[in-house]
Amino acid sequence: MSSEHKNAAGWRGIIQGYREHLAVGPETPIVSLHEGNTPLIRVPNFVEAIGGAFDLYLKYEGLNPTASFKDRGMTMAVTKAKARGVQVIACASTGNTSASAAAYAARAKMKCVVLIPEGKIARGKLAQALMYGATTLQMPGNFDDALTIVRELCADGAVEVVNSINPHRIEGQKTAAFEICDALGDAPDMHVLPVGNAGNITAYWKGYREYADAGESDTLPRMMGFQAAGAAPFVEDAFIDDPETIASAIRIGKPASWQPAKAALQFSAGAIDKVTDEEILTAYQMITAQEGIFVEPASAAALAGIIKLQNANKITEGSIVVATMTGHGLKDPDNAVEHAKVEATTVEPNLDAVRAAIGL
Ligand code: AN7
Repeated sequence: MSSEHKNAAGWRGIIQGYREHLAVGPETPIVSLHEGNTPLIRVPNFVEAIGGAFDLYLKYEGLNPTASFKDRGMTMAVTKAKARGVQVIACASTGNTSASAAAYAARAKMKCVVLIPEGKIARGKLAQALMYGATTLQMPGNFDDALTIVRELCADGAVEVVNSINPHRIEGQKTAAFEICDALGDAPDMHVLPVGNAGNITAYWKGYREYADAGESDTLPRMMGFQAAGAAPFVEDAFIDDPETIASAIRIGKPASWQPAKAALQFSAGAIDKVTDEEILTAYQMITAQEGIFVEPASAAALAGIIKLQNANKITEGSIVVATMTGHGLKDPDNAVEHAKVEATTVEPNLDAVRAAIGL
């Protein structure tokens, strides 16, 4: 079965790829952009640079159709909404959910309404929502305020909420854990993720558990989540009114998946810790320059977490660690240009000037 899943040429998305693990029938009208089947890339340069003695693999979810992991959950949520005859979907978003919802709604010929915190979502994500044609409403405040309104808007069921409080989102996202087990032959020892609403950490844990129950894998990983220090309600063990971080994707103070995430941590002997914006930016620069893998700042929070664990000697020698790179670096060009270690140099348009500039 797994060789069939790895065949990129024939890959038709996570529902077709893992339909026996998802609640879809032969008649279900599947809405897909061929999401999933993302690469799992070993990153030895990064591990060496941080003085580690373990194997680290990145699940590069930035290579999904709208360039984030949200597409796995969105194909399920929109498919289920379509099957139910829903015509309008809605979400609150720090950017990636709105980009994904807008794309899948376009594909499904549905209307999509997105509520975003004004001026607080990365430019690429705003461009996506607009280009895919979503009704894009920006408001003062933060993600949590927007989600409160979306919950009310969707309460009577006429408009379908596609935030991760929609259980189909979690179902779709769990397939990333299946792909990792298929690629490695078993679950890793530890899985590290950035945490905002905690939907994804919940989904991975569900996926690892279900794959083990189905006999497709033998072990379960420790789940480790990392929040930005200015938006770390799990670490504080209390909701936060004014979350703040450069990693705008995880600028969330009232996580929607509070209880299930706590259960995942408890059962996997895992934990959620925090990393500062400075640590996030360091990891952001390192992974791009040292491995050629460009991720957005929120994804770099997972790598900053790995550096923190390594510095505290908390990663067992020889162990296998997977970290999810949740979104592509191109999502957030403003942060990239501002924080790149290299600046563009302007030169005269002739060979001598170029030779001089590169020291030849
Ligand atoms: C790149 O788009 O919440 O812990 O509204 O975009 O499952 O919330 C995005 C979250 C990590 C956190 N990395 O995942 C949204 C939104 C990236 C993200 C997260 C998000 P969860």
